[in-house]
Amino acid sequence: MAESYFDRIPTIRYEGPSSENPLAFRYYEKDRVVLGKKMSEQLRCAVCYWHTFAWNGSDVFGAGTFDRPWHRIADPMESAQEKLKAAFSFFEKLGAPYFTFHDRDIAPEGRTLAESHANLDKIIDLAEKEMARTGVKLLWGTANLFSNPRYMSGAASNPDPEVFAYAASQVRKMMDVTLRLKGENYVLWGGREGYETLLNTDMGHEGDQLGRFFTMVAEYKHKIGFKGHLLIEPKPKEPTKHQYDFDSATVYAFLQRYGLEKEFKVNIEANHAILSGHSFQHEVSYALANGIFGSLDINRGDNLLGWDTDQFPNDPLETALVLFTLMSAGGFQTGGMNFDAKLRRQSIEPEDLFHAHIGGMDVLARGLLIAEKMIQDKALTKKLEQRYEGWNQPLGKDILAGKLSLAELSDLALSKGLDPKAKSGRQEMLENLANRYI
Ligand code: XLS
Ligand code: CA
Ligand code: CA
Repeated sequence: MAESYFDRIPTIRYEGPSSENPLAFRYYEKDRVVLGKKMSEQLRCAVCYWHTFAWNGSDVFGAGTFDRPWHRIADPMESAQEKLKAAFSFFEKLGAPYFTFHDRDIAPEGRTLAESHANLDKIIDLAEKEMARTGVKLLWGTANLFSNPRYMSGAASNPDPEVFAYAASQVRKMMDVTLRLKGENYVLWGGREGYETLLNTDMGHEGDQLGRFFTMVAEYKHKIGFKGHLLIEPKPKEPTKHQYDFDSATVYAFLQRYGLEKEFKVNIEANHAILSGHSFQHEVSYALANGIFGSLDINRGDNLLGWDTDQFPNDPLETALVLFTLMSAGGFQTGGMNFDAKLRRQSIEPEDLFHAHIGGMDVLARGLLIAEKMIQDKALTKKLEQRYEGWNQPLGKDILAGKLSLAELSDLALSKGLDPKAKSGRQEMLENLANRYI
């Protein structure tokens, strides 16, 4: 049954910007070389299992709207197998090189923890075969430490250490699975790591618990020889009122406090950046500037809504600016573009999944081509360099090298009679310049 779910959809091919075919790429041309690498290798697109195959279109007000055949199968293991077949046929037809999943997306939870691990092993045997058959790779694995009611008060930050231990077992298992599948990163999103009220929350204690958990994860990574990056995914709120991994800067401060800043990087999600009151480009720039950039969850929010709408990206300028920032810094290492995005609830047909991902991959490809022009043209880069030119002169160099104290600088300013003139920041001119590349 699931094998035929996408039967009516052809394999998606590049047809160029003038194509009238909605089931074709206009910009995503996987082998086209952009900034020294194939487009597919620069973008490293991944389909996420949870929104695309596990979610049935339900929301807090109503039941699922998607008729996915595997959801109709009563036996959970059989359902997981059909879902897996459908997922890989989707990856193949779309031509996405990577996928991502949580333990519970791919295999059902059992009656006991041991049975959950065993269920996962059985489905992973099949996933491994499908990966070998199709060449589709794992960008990252992760554990779901938020859906089951046992996690309602947090996983690692739970007041009950037994919940902490249960979460440790799930993460250990998923790290083993990620290693086995040659996953390139391991992600930790603190779904319920936060609080609803400080009246029942010891924030300092919960911070120490989280620090302990992440330290154990880093130690285990080295123990098993996992070479990928460990990534923490910031999000400021939802589901909790306040999530501890608020944004990249908060995560960085946390990592430094527990001596983990060399062990973890961040997985930045566009929609989460917006929820924390930043632009996506801000979060990417901050992470790059502080050496903690890892990977991207590529989606968008809605300017009028204050929650995590997880829509597919569709803004070429926003995408181009993020790619300009990222590609100027050398691009991805082990990270990639994970479509942590879901269809709108009314997009109920199988082909809607394709339209969403085609649009997402095309807007990234277009953004990459725009970023390439921006980088090769150097106009934006030159303007930025000019603005900081003074720091290449003796005064600027001596200040940064620590050769002058506050008092010495003051003496120098007085003796030279410094009277620096204000210079225009030229924001509007730069915005116009950036728009010219679109
Ligand atoms: C939820 C998060 C989640 C992580 C993976 O808001 O985006 O899906 O990416 O656990
Ligand atoms: Ca995410
Ligand atoms: Ca999200």
